[in-house]
Amino acid sequence: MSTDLILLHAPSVYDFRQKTILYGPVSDLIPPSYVFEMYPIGLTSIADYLDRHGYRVRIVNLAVRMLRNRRFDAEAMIKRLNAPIFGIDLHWMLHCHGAIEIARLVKKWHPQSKLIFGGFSSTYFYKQLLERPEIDYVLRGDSTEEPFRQLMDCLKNGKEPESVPNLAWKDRQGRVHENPFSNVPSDIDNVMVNHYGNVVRSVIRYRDLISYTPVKDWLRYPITAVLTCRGCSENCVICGGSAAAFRRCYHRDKPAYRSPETVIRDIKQISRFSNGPIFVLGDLRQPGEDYATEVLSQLQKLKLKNPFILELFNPAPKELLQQMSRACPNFSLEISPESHDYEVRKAIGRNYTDEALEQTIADALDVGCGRLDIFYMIGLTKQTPQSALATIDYCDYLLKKFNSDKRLCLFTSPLAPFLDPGSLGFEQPERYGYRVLFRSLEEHRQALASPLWKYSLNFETKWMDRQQIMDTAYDAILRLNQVKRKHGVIHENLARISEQRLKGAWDMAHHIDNLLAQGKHQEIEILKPEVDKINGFPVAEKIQLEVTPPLMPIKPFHALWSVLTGK
Ligand code: B12
Ligand code: SF4
Repeated sequence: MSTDLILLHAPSVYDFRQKTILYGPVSDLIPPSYVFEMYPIGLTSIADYLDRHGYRVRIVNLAVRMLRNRRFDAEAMIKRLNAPIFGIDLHWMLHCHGAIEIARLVKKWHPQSKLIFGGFSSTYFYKQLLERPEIDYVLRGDSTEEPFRQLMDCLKNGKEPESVPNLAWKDRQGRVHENPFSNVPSDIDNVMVNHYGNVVRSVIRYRDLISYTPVKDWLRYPITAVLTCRGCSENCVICGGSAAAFRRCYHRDKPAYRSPETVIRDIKQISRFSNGPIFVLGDLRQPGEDYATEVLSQLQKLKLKNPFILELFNPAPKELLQQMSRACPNFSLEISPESHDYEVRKAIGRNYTDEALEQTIADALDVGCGRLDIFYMIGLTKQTPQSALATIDYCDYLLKKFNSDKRLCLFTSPLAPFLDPGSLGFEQPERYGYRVLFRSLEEHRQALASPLWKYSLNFETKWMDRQQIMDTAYDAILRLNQVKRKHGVIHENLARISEQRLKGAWDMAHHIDNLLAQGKHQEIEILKPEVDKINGFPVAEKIQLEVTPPLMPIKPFHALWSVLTGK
């Protein structure tokens, strides 16, 4: 069967199975592992859109395949794949090592095929990407479905893509062209129409379930995301997806929202093939209170059994929390104050008081919220090591105040590995107290392969250098683990293995640092089995973040039936 386009997702570092790298707690609070095997959901949107316009598109998550099977030969698979056009996402900056290596392999085995890069980081670094011989096109922007269709049409008809919006490209003579960045749709209801259905169909078409799984353990814990918008109304200083970053990098002046009907349609689609948790991303109040009310009241009518996770950018009134509880009883809620210290919180763009946060916690628990996740971060403007540790004292206070309620789940992690390119902190470092240590794509690529995560951090702050960020992170996570153990909100065994893992990782970090200082690189290589054991240790935070997994997470027969009948 011929395929028109193959979309590949790379691991963060291509040869992570050979290199000795101590990753640190960089992915403890998200479903993917330190390989960051999750592919951008936009790949499914592109595949769905192009499919509706007559193109056969296949997604291959190389990262997940490499992670699941140590002997899986990525190069051999790339060699076997066959398509006139390949696409690689360089969306998250931390894939710049893997994505570039995969690009090299694609061109090595398929010199006649065209190679396209896309995603946020590709958009930011498009000029540097096009300097590489293997990359032919970079499709810029947060919405590339329609430009991609136009590019596919050009390539099919042997035409130069002079009129394809957002495209930066090389012609046959290798000259670089930049087409106008004019495709920034405000109406996004004509995309992501049936992207989940398309995935299910493609799994059957290519008889390849593994390449479509977003994370290694997805079949055991099938958490699925529903997006509400493109862009963001907030301006968090550390974020490459803030309103300011969207204006500067993706030419989007204001967020585009999906209609409540399309959000609900996604939820219905997911519930047909999965009993797993559905994570509705983005605060439902962004477009206004009415929007939130509409989505929640439509959701209430569906009476779905899936566990729901909802997000708040700011504290919320009790009425909204009640609506959430009616729409999805036992819902989980996520909020990220980042620091307990009001001055720090305000400086990074979250201007609300502890009182307001505590009121929301009290109200959420009162209306029957099944779990409330609160996230804190290390490496922020105005944040000293003492302040980051005082956040843990505040967590102790919160658990005391709420009678050690097990539903209150508190987390802290370092801002790592990168301060997002395009974020206010990255673009105006002096103003926000950051010191950006490397700026080019190549510097980031090399940094990712450092044996110790401290050296992959692309920033320091006026208040903490990289050493302090690393040490404070281990210290704070250890202390938070002790606080949770004291309040009995995590199981004793889990607290114990978590402590063991963190202490082992912290010691290993210092050991590797000493060896690096002495230039003993071979001794670092020998540490690989020990370092891999630490990287692969069960992460208490990940376990705590999982809502109770359903007995039968996936509904394969329902999925097949809906593909066959289109219902
Ligand atoms: C939802 C989200 C997530 C979800 C991911 C869902 C998913 N599978 O995509 C979760 C919560 C898991 C997540 C995790 C992370 N995220 Co995030 N995330 C977001 C968020 C809030 C929205 C993104 C979104 O909805 N996009 C809409 C979808 C439909 O589009 P899309 O996937 O971007 O794809 C479109 C384009 O980007 C482009 N495109 C994408 N890939 C390709 C490939 C090709 C070939 C082409 C042509 C085009 C193309 O076309 C697509 C269709 O139009 C943004 C912030 C924001 N306001 O945008 C941050 C953001 C993207 N995330 C970010 C980061 C840093 C991370 C993490 C690294 C955080 C961490 N350290 O843990 C991890 C990485 C996880 C991994 N890969 O394993 C940064 C990225 C900055 C950067 N330049 O690197 C952002 C900008 C802000 C932030 N700090 O949160 N994230
Ligand atoms: S971190 Fe802040 S700016 Fe970035 S996507 Fe989340 S709310 Fe928006």
